[in-house]
Amino acid sequence: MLLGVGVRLKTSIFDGNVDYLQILDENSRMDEALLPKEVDDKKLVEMYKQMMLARAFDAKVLSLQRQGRAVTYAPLLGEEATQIGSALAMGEKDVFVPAFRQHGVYIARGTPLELLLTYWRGYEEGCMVPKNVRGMPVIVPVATQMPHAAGIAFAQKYLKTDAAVVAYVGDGGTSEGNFYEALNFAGVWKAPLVTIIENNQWAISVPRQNQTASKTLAQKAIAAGVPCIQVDGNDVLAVYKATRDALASSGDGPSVIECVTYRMGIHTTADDPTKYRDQAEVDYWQKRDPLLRVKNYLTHKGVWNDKAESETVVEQARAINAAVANAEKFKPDPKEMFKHIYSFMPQTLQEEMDAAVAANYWQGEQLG
Ligand SMILES: Cc1ncc(C[n+]2csc(CCOP(=O)(O)OP(=O)(O)O)c2C)c(N)n1
Ligand SMILES: [Mg+2]
Repeated sequence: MLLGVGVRLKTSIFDGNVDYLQILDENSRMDEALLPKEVDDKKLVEMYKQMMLARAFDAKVLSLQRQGRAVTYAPLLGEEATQIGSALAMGEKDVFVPAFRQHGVYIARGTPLELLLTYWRGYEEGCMVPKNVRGMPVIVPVATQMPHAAGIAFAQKYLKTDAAVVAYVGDGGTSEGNFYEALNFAGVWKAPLVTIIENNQWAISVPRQNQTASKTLAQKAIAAGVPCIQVDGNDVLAVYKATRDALASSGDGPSVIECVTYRMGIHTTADDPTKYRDQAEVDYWQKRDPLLRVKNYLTHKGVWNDKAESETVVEQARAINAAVANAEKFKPDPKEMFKHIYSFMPQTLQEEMDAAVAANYWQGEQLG
């Protein structure tokens, strides 16, 4: 039907589409044609070992918290492939911006375990991320990391560093204004920002279907003119390939990767999911475990076996236990808490610190 001169009613001017990527399925079937050529058996073993380490570290911190030896902690159990696949796809110069659950990303980027443990024991000294790791500290206010990430990405472009930013946000985080503002900014300025939506199906007790009426979380990028894809987030190879491809094209602008995964455990150590979700759902995802499919694949190919598995378990437990012992030796300087709030110390803070020192407030603590 024509409305006036040349104006058609119901003319489509935009058509959106979201592709889905899976390379290694839950039955350990590999789609060889999709496998990036640099991924050989050796590389896949490395990915598997990193996922094992992330899982073992996670279990250890959870156990320490239950013993009163660590603070409130958000476990990563079930989300190893999303974290390790994306982290291992990053180049040396690339920067990551996490939320609060991305311990596997820190580990795969080479953060000393002792430092991570220092942080999760409650000491801010533990969030001084070493320069070569190229990551930001843990960020708890949901999605507030996204505008920072877009800004850091824009800075890379402005300074012509050739580096890109990989930012992590949860399914819940995609409902926040900060998420859209960051995407919008990155889209307009063509900032080299790769956003990993770690869709673990839950935002504490709010399920994915109550988060948005949108069919995928990836498609939220489309409105900002940003390319997007949804991948099997429990398939380390799909996550790796999607991140690698997104980084390779980050010179042209941002992209969004929705990783469909599942939070197998508790939201944090202050949570009890049995109050709000069915065991049947957990059982469904248990069969899609991100480590199991890689282990079965490697075992079937003859490049992994029970001996390699148990040796790796022992070796990683040794490294984790040594890191715990060192982290527990750490003696904080209580004066540090006054030092990093402002670029200079305001007089009121100086007075409070001096008064506390004079009153011997931290008796028995080491004062530097
Ligand atoms: C701005 C803000 N609102 C609320 C909270 C409390 N809170 C902490 S985690 C969380 C849920 C986050 O869910 P999601 O983004 O899916 O990440 P996940 O915890 O599943 O990794 C909420 C509501 C917060 N930290 N920050
Ligand atoms: Mg979530």
